[in-house]
Amino acid sequence: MIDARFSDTITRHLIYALGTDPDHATLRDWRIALSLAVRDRLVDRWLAASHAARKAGAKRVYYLSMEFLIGRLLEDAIVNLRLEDEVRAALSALGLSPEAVIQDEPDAALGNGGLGRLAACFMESLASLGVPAIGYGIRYEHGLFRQSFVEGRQVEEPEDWLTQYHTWEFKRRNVRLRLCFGGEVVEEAGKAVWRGAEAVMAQAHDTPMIGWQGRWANTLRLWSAEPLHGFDLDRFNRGDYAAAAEAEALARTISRVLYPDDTTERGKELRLKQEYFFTAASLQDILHRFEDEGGALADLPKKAAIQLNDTHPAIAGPELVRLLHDERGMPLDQAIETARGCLSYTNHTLMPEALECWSEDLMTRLLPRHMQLIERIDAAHAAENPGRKVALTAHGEVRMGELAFVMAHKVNGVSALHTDLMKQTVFAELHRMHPDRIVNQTNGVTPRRWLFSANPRLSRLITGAIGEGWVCDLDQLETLEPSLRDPAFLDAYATAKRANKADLAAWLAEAHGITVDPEALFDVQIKRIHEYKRQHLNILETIALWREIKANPNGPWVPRVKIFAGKAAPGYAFAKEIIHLINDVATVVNADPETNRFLKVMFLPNYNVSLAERLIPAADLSEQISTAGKEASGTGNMKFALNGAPTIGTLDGANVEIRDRVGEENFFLFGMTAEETEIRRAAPDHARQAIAADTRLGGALKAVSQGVFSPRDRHRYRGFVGNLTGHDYFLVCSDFTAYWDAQRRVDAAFADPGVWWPMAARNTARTGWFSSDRTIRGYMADIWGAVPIDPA
Ligand code: T68
Repeated sequence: MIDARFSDTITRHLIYALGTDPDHATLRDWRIALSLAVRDRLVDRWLAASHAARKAGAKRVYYLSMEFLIGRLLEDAIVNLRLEDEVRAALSALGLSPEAVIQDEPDAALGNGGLGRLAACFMESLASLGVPAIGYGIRYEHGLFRQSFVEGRQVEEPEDWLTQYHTWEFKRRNVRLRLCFGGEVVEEAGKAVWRGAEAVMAQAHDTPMIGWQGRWANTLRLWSAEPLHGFDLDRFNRGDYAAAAEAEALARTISRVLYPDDTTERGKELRLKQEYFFTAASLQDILHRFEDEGGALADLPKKAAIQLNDTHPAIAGPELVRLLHDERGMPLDQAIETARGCLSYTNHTLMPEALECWSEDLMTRLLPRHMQLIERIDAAHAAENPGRKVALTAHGEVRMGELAFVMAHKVNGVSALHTDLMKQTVFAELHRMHPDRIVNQTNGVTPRRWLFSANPRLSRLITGAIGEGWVCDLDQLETLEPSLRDPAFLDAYATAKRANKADLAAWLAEAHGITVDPEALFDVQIKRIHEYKRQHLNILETIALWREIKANPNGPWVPRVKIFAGKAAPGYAFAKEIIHLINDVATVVNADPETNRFLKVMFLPNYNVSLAERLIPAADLSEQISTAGKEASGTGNMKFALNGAPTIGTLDGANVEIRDRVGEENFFLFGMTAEETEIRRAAPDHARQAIAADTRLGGALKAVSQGVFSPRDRHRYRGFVGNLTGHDYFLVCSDFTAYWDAQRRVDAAFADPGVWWPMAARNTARTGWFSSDRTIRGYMADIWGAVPIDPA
């Protein structure tokens, strides 16, 4: 039912909450007023859900994650509360554009990439399924940096989402927990007592996470660090103004900024402090809730499933043991068992440089009691598994993966291939000791955000064909199968995709001054920039294609737009060079009148969740071209397939499962398998051989090294090309020819609409399994032992 007065409610918020006169209100003021009006609609449901969970004595899921890449919240809330029509009508009555208002909201960028976005999809699915859950993380003052380009080079600027009124969070002034660092462990009455030297307060901020149709809502609780005591008046009165504010600044540093590295381990003290800070605060909070609701401590595993998102919260093992044993007197062995009964751990990478290790010295200095407990846990584990010692510490370092594994009752990988490789490689020995511990939970994405809301045209078409049930039961997309043989449906499918592409083309022209032909093939690679993800393979193929077109400008070329976006870690020089090269290539290629009709290249700045929502529905081709064995799963690959962009990809991560489901004829496979890459890498001079065997690759590399794309700095890419020819760990050269050939198969398919659109539509119809609802059900059944509760 449309509430005609919703516009009045918005206006009231504008006047009475913001103190703003409607005649002078900015777009931002209206957006905030609208957010408050929408928020009013969800708070009751949120409180009711939390009441129902308490009343039912339900087991809760606690998702501990350093990152939650939630993006914009207003549109999510509007869609999940089904307020689309009401909001549209109200905004129109106020003379505002709904799109403009929604797009005014800054992204909450509290994450680097896939790992953080997965956490956000999981929160949405948990709420949509009605599973009582709390996400715990850090309320970073500065999320992931803003990226811009200066002469093609990445420049980072701080992100400051909190400078605007953040309407979605509620600061819980009554939830402030004290945490310690450093100090020493003393013995008192035969018991170990940790006397910390430094203390900070963890302040809770709650954001409601509303599920589909508003039937259930959970909480995302983010901690900010605050000083124990506000401000040192004594020092201030003595005129020492800087010192008076020092304690405050020090404490606040902990939640100041998100570490922008997604794949390298930083080993920095502040990072360890962040990890302990949010983990310890969350565990205290969990125990308080449990104790509040009554129950014997040994029953904690019946009430709390605590999921560790990667090793970042792995200190939860020893911390929970400390809380149970040191602080509540549970015998050590029982404390370890109880903690293990609650904890489970998700691994997201096998790359050695990303596996966290902390020096024992640093650990001992910052968390002396935890270091002792880690040794006790290690000893107990060794005693239970005689002759098969896996050390939690090695070479003066604590290995967080092993610690998380040993303290978890279940450990999961994020795709079938990744889970197999986990068993064979990093956790081989532990897997032999605990053969039932590792399980697979292939990632998923929330269909509400990534199809229903991001792609309204396709959604309407699907709903028209099979009803709206698919939104909360994505397997129903399978029932589109008969429509795939219906020319009218396929026409409508193509029309929807074409309209999305036209929208994107218009936006590219307006926002970035680039004109592209909306009928061209939109070939999209958007993700963090990393050598293993091989954006350089894509740009080398682009260069080779450009050269071929120039050599034969009247050939039957299929027009393409190559779209890239993604951030490089600020300290990752090679990744930044890849960005620079792509931008340089774009400058030369886009200005070439000979090839202009057929090829455009662009690197869009500041990739984030909102940009992904804009690009994915308009994409024709999904680039998932990592070196096999390196991408744990990928989730972008699922979003593209659902939105009808077939994949060009390797047998890596969840690509394998996507291909199994869409069918090999609807997936452009190329490249070596994980096994083959190992063999190839061992071959001496593999890159040079590959270059010698493919003149297109040789020509492209030569053009780069001769400065064709950097005419004013001809040697700019000498090092880059040297790395590829001499080293090429990620086998860009060795996979080039297969990639080129796969791209030509793409051209041929795209050139025939009778081939292409059925293929695109089959991707949509056959990827319902990649809903994060399915993933969450898997975690519930295999790991958490939690069940949804019916709020009624
Ligand atoms: C990603 N990992 C995987 N890590 O690379 C991707 N790392 O294959 C997978 O789909 C996704 O996780 C979800 O499972 C990451 O995104 C990080 O962002 C990260 C952040 C800090 C430290 C290490």
